[in-house]
Amino acid sequence: MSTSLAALNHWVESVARLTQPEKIHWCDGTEAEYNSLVDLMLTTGDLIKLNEETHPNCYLHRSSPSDVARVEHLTFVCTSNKEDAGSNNHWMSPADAHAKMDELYAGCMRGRTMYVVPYCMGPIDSPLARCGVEITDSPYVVANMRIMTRMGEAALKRIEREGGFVKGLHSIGDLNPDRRFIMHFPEELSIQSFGSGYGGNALLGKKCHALRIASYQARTEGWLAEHMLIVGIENPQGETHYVAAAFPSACGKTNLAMLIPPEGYRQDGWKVWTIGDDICWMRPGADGRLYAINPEAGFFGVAPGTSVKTNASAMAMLNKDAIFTNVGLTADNQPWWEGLPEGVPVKDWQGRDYDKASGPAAHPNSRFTVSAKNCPSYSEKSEDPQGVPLSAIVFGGRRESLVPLVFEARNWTHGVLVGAAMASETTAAATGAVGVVRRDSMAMKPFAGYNFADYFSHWLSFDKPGANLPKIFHVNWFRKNSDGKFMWPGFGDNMRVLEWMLKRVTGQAHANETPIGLLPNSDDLNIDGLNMDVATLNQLLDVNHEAWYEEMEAIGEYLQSYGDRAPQALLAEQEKIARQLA
Ligand code: SAT
Ligand code: MN
Repeated sequence: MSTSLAALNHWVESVARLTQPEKIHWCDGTEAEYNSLVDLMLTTGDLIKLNEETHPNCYLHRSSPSDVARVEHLTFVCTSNKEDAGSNNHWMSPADAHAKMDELYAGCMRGRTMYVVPYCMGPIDSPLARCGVEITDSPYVVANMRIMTRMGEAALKRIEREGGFVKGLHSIGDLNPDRRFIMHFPEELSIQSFGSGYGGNALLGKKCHALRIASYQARTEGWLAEHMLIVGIENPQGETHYVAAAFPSACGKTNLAMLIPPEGYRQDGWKVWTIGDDICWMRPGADGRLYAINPEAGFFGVAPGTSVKTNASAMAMLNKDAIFTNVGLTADNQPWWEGLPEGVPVKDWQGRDYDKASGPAAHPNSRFTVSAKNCPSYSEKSEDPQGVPLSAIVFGGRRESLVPLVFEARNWTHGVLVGAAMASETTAAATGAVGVVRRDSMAMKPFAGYNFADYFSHWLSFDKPGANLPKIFHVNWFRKNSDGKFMWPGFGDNMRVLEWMLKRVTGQAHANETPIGLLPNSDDLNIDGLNMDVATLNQLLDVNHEAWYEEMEAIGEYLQSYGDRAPQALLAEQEKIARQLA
């Protein structure tokens, strides 16, 4: 017995009876424990040690080749009433799901160690934080959970004090994609995952708890659990404004969270502070503002494309104490991925001799796991139990055409419509076709733990007397010209767009009314030092009424697809804009 909490002991015992592990290990979260897990994985081949001189305390893990991304078609929300999961989720009845999972779990940990991982999502003393316990038979998962969450002793103390926790049961099973399921039981605050060792399928604190279960919990408790980065922008006067931004997986959230301002901005004294790169929990404070915490303690970022040019902070934090998953290797055992200007891969992500003809060296969804504290732009505010007040919320997607570089929503309801209408071309972060435009409301399509119609209503409900809500914006860094080239440089230069937004927040910048929202003129954006002509900038800010009318009609149909539960206020907003565009 390793805890004074009877409910936890009973659950651990019942899982052990079902899965039949050889040993049970209660994780304390110490460095010594981490090191011994690493040693174990070095002997089993689960980890490969990287070059100690260039990358001290760094390791490479290679997934099973059919287990390299989230599996949305195998991910279910199991509410007693199907309507509560919504058409945005795959649904299975709790009874059917439990029966299926019990069968898979029976005896699945024979000969293995069962790890009990108490964790806290959010600063350990924060009223906004929530705890969970993940049971897993994967030491790789334990090691990653230690980097990604506040894991171990302190979390267990809080769980014992509070009595409640989210239950997550995970087994890698035999990694057979035909025996793989990621089940969520929001009404029981529990998660059951089988057959995958990959990130979002297996590190249950992340998407499963901090988004799917938490979004459900947040609705009942009056807060929001969102797929957003959190970044602090300090202006030359020394004031820091916090911005939360939602983009679908693999659309540059990590880069935006660690943005390095262009030279001229740095000289003027602008600074960027990183709070989080993937998940944001927020709730109204006594002053009516929304306060946000990052429930995570580390980054699980996409490796390919990360370089000194695109994200120097990420490169600096990856020199030590990191776990790499599915990247390539150089002859001297350094991690390598596409987009690095130097180094030559000799092994690909599957450990085969690298041959360009058989694909990239690093899997397009290869990842790094590293503590947030390793980041040069780490903000001490990440540990503030009260969270940070938000000045702006940004929605964005990957859109080749139609959607301008930036626009501002007229008010909260319009902003919620802008978020609900988000669409993006799909990426390698999930299995399935890449590059297809799909609606991804608030970048939460794969992550909302309940009916999107109810979720939209919940968002709308924050606009009430006494509220002092952040302004809402939409951005698109990915618009292309007729030659198929990106028109906006992106990365650090996104600072120019952020500056306009924050000046809108403080009432210092101009905007033009259009039916889709408020846009800057080309001369409202600072393009000093950018090699960009005004014609291109105008194209980036163009709103094509005819094409937008069609988009608005499509948005209307999308909202209608949620049936009776779709909030009238959102439909009314959509109709109003469509009329203006007609
Ligand atoms: O789902 S993961 O956490 O593995 C990564 C992502 O898709 O954002
Ligand atoms: Mn994500």
